[in-house]
Amino acid sequence: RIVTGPNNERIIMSPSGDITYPETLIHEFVWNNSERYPNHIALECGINGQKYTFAQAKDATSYIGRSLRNIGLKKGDVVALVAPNFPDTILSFLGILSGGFTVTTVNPMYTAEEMMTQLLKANAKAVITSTSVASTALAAKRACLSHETPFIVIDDKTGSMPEGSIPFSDLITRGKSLPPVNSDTTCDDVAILPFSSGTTGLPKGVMLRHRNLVSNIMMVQSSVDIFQFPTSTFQEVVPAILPFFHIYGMNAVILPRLAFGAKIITIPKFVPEIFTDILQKNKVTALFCVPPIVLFLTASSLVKNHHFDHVHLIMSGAAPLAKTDVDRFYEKYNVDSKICQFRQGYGLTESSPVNFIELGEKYSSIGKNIASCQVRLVDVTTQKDVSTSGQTGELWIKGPHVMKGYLNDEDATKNTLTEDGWLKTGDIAYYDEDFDFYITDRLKELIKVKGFQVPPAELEALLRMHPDVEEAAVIGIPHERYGEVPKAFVVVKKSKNPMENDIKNFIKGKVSDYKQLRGGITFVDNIPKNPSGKILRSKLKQSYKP
Ligand code: 4UV
Repeated sequence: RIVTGPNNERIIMSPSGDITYPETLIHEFVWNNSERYPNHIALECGINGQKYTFAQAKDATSYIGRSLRNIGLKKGDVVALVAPNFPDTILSFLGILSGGFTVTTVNPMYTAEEMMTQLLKANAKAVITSTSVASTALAAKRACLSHETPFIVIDDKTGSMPEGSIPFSDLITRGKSLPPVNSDTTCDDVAILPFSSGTTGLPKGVMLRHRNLVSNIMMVQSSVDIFQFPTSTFQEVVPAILPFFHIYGMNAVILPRLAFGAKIITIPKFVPEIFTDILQKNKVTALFCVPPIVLFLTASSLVKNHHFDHVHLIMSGAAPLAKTDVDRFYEKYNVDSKICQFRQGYGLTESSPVNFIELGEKYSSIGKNIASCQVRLVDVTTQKDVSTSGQTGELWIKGPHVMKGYLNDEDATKNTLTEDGWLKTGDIAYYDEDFDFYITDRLKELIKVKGFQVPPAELEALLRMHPDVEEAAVIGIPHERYGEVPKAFVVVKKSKNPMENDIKNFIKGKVSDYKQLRGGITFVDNIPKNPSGKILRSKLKQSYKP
């Protein structure tokens, strides 16, 4: 399992070996097998029932690409996709790629200011959104992009189509009569630009190539027996509750599941009654969760035993899963843990995303590295690889799934990717005697609220804009339901005396709901810093007593 590298690195290889993967673009890979089941449902809206078969979805993807070319976009242009989970959101994504463009997925819960930052950083040349969030997306577009920038709107049956926008459905109907796109895109071209703050600072565009996305799906497929092609009597049914804009929902759930013939039931927003109604009405076979949803499954009286009758897999990821929650699940429901299996995955945007999946019953572990995922654990102070089980170090990752780098940010890229291709995750881990890994801490600044990224630097910059604030530092503190929530430490200007609520309200309209300072604000005399001015967050964390 352990190979010594050219510089004496201790490289932990995957027990699943190495993979080969096809030289296929991700949007083609998704439909590769669809001719075997063209009339099965691929996408169904959990709210309004809109459906596409595999054949319809595949054709629509191609028509959307043609139409986007036809409205003047050029190869390599970036298109921003700002929409909750709907069938048309996924078709838009695949259509953008089939036109030879790059897609940046934007959190539809964002405020106009947050959207604007991403549109600008990604240099978006068009926006695709849906009626429920169109007014916010339009405000963002108007504030930073030219008047002519195409603004395309999916009719999600909630809200109206802003004047001057292009109806998404036109892309499909008009594209039919347009010539196919010959995009000469290669697997080394950047397919997507999801945003992540990485180990420090503000969100950055993560450049993921077609190769990264396809290889990661195959790495999971070769390591874990969790994909099942449809047969005459079986089709995987997956409610897509995790948002598509985030890499977990995108390349660990929706795209791979479609590639293996599943029916995806899209859910735009987590509403307990809607979610359980979908469990009630469909023979759901696999559930992909973040820990707060696992908690919901164990705690809500809306969830019934028979909802799990056909479920063979419950996956949790994006934040630490508590073993007690899994134990509670099996105590509450009369299901066989060998048939309805809990799995924990560990991934990050920068690695397309999956690196580890737990396959046994060590529920607090992230398990073993998947095929072709090489791992090192590097001692944070000595920068030497740790030598035994039980010792902690920073988790480093290498493989075909690792990003090209951060868009227009050489410094951040250099600090995250070594010259020989190791991705420094910013997570602290150790492994046990079986080479099962455990995440113990986060070295990086990132806060994870319900599995979503909250970069402290973003909140600190906003806090410093408050007229009474001299300095500010933000950390994550534990929260029973959300995992973590942001908490601020603030130094106020001399003779100023703002109230906690003044500052909270100042932040309120500027960032999305999940980034709000739910951990409160503590006023302090100074912020601990190292000699070069870097905030000593670990000191603040130690000083915080729940
Ligand atoms: O960049 P990101 O927002 O990415 C994610 C991806 C989560 C995935 C992906 C595929 C899976 O199969 C799956 O189960 C989960 O969240 O945030 C990356 C950071 O989130 C923390 C860790 O700090 C990463 O660097 N994180 C992700 N998964 C876990 C986790 C986990 N299982 N346990 C603890 N922390």
